[in-house]
Parts: sequence; C-alpha cells; structure tokens
Amino acid sequence: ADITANLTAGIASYPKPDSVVYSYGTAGFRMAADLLDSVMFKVGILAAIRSKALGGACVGVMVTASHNPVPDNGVKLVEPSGDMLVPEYEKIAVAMANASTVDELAELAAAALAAASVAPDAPAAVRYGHDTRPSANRLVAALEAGLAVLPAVDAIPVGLVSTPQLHYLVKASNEPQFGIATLDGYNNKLIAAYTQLLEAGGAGNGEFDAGKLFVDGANGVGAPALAALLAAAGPDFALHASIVNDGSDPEVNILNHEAGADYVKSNQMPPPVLAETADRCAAFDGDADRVVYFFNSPSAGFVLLDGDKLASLMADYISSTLQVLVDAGLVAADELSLAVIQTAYANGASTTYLRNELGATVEFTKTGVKHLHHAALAYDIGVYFEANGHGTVVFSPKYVETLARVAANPDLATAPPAAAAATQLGLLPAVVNQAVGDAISDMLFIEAILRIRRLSVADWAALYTEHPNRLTKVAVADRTVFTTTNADQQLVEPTGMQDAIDALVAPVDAGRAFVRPSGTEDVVRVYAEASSQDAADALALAVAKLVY
Ligand code: 16G
Ligand code: ZN
Repeated sequence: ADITANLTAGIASYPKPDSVVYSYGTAGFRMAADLLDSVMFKVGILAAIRSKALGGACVGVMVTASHNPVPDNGVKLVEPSGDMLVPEYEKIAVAMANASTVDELAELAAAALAAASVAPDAPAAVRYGHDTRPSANRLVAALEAGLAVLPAVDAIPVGLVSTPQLHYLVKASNEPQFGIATLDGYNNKLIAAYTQLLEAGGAGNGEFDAGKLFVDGANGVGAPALAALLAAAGPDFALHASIVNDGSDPEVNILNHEAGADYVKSNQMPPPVLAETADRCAAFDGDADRVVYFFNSPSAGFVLLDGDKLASLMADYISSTLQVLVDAGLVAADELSLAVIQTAYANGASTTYLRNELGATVEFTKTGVKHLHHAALAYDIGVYFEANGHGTVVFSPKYVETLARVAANPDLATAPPAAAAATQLGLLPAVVNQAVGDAISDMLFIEAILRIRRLSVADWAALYTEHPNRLTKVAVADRTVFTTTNADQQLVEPTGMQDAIDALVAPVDAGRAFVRPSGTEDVVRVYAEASSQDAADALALAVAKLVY
C-alpha cells in the first residue's frame, strides 16, 4: 500500500484535537479516552518504526490507564527486552502525537526511519494488548490503523492482558530462554516456579496452613488474569485465593472504584467488600502491575503492608537464604551484591530496617518505575519497590551463573540446608517477573515466603513499625516551576524554598519532608514524616502553605 495514502486516511479518521498538547509522562500518554484516538494511530506507526529500527525485534504496546478512573485511558510502548521505551523515542512519540498534518507526520516518520538507517519496508513485529476499559476496542482499532501504515509489519493482537503480561510476552518473544510467549507460557512458568520454590522451602501443598487469602482485583484485568492462572494450576496448587472486586457485575464492579491497590493505599482503608475480614488480603491495581497487602487486626484495626513492606520481606528472605550458602562456604561473602532501591516516599522506618537490621545497601531514585528498575540493574540482586506497590526484583547474569555453579557442587549432597537454599535461590529468577513489576508474580513470591518462613501477615507487618506520615497535594498554577534534585528529596527551584522547608523540619522530632511536582497530575505533592501523626500532619500542612 501507498504510505502517503495510508497517512492521509489515518489523519482524516483520527484527527488531532486542536486544543490538546500531548506529553509522554512516566505512564506514557494518559488522559480522557475521548482525546486519545489520534495518539493511538500515531503510536501504531511509531511502534512499527521502533521495531524496524531494532532489526524487526518485537516491541509492545499496552493500552491502559492503570489505577485511573474508567473514562481515562492511555498507551505505553515496551522495548524488546520488556523495558520501558527509551527516552529518544519518547521525544519522537511526543512530536508525532502533536503533529496535525499529513506532511508533518510523514516527515517525522521519515526522519525516525532515517535516524535508524532503515527502509520503510524493513520487517517489524508488534504485540499489543489492553486492559478492561470500555474504550479499549475503539482505541485498539485506531492503533491497528497506525500499525497498518508501513509495509511488512507483523501486528500481533494479544487481547485482554495485564501490563506485566504484555511485557512478559514481548520479552519472551525476543528471548525464548525467558519463557514461552503465550499466556499459557506465562501461567505455566509462574505455577511451576512457585510450586518448586515451596517444595524446596519445605512448604509444599498440605505442609503448612497459610490461612485464607482474599485478592482485590480492582475490578480490572488482574482478576481474570489471576483466575486463569489458578484454573491452569488446578486444585492441588498451594494457593487458594478468593478473588473479590473481580469486575464480574458491570453494575456494581466499577474499575478502580472503591477497589484496588490505589484505593487502599491512598485512603489507608480496606475496600468496602473487605471491611470486615481479619484474613490476609492482597490488592492489585487496574492493570495488575502493583500490589499491596492489608488486613484488619482485631486490636490494631486496618494494617497496610505497602511496597516498602514487600521489599523488606523479599530482601530479608533473599539475604538470609543467601547467608546459608555463605556460611556453608559455597558462595563468598561479598560475591553477590544486594541492594534495595526506594524513592523518597519510602517510609523512613523501612529504610532504617533495611540498613540497620538487614545490613542492606539502600539507594534512592526519582519516582517512576523506570528509574528504580535502572538503578536495580547495577546489582546482582536488585530489589526495588515504590511505596505504592510498584516493584520487582532483578537478578544479574552473575547471580544465575553463581547459583548454577553452586547447584553443580557435589558437597551439596551432604548439606541439605545448603541444597534447599541453593534450589530456592536458583528458582527466584523464574518466580519473579523480571521484565516489570507484576502484581501476580509479586504476590506469589510473597505467598511463598510466608509459607516457607511460617509467617502470618501480622508477623510480616511487625518487621518494623512505620513512622507516622502524611501525603498531601497542592494545586498550583504551574507545577513546572518546581524542580528537584537528590532523588526528589530536595527542591532546587523555586529558589529559597528548600531552606524554608529545612527550617520547618529541623525542630520536628524524627521529621522529614519533601515537595515534588507530580508527573501525572497538575499538582505538587507534599510528604512529611514525624514521630507522631499530629506532628506529621502539622509538618505537611506547614510545608504545603509554603507551596501555595
Ligand atoms: C506513574 C508511575 C509510578 C509512579 C507514579 C507517580 C510507572 C509505570 N508509573 O504512575 O511508578 O509512582 O507515576 O505519580 O512508572 P506522580 O508523579 O503523580 O506522583
Ligand atoms: Zn498500574
């Protein structure tokens, strides 16, 4: 087909609304679904170009707005490795999204192809999927029109998927050793790894009663995705979960409405359907790339186990299991580096726990998964989580080689604890979705640790006690006048404001506060911590007043 004719038809069908200026934020393009048709068309073109530029390696496109309300939608591109789009292409994406004429768009597409030295008819492959939003079908049709603009594009729809499933499918299609690039492949990989991990940890089915688990699916894609995994695993699977907020009744089950990880974390309360239960609960967000836990304690009321608690339990389990191998002389003490990557929103008590009790390296990055993921890759074991539940663990090639070497050591035969530890650690790269944070995979890992360690959710919560804190937001005329440094922990501009914040923090016992512009909303966020809730509230309020 003629490229210019395709572009002309596409621009006519999917005109750019005049009033909108598009930007590619931490979560890709995201806004009211009604404004996204033209963006989808252009993202289709760009995804094809990105794949062509990479020699035809498969790239991904995910249509989702995660925890945002139903009328919103969004789109994100995924690199062949399963990572987020490279910044260079974010810029091209923005330029294309804001182009309104055929000529502008043709020029941008030609420039991108030329920059990569590829012909328009070079081969490309794009896998694309979507969450449960009602706007998905319409937007996917626009995306498909974009994918059809250039010749030789293998456009592969994967339908309804979680964001991490899409990342998995893309990565697996480029790296067959990572997994089979189907949803069955995804399910079977996790089922097998989880089952083997429990067996190696002495916690196979029937060996330990872990109590009841409720999973809040946010009325999003996580609910059917988890149900499919559990169905594939069969009745003997050592995880029995009751899924609530499963989106099954469109009248009452509204996506992200009084449901899901964002609701639970932002409101610090259980979703209404789980207001009464004292059992262990996990809450996913709308596209199942985030998970937090909670329970209602008869004595303490609602108890949240956020991303910091997940990171702490995972780091604790990994480091102590590794220590068994060090003690057995199978791995040198400093052979494998371990770090936990956090953001400024991490509760200070978690950082203290990780550094002082676990002796772990803790590093801070700016908010946004890509920053944490990147920092984590510098270590053999990189545990990263945002407090809101986005996170995973990444393992280096050296980690995999080291565990393979240990597994081949004949001494293991006479050292059962070391053998069990080695098997467990060797399985972790398969249990944890290393492509991206994954609510299902993170939950399976946590469930395995609780079983192996014989921990209740209350035991886990008691790892450390959070400092009282307050997160608030301030609507400002122009959030771009706020710039930060030192992993968002300090303001650079407006000039002088950081000194004023420091002066407010100084007299507060265990005080900490920072201000950063949101990357997703037109607000500035203010976070404060102190030794009492009243003091944290007062500090947050005082800092917020500086910002107005
Ligand atoms: C996006 C980020 C999330 C971050 C949030 C912060 C990804 C996939 N998502 O949702 O990690 O916590 O933005 O929002 O990177 P904010 O900038 O509005 O505070
Ligand atoms: Zn999400």
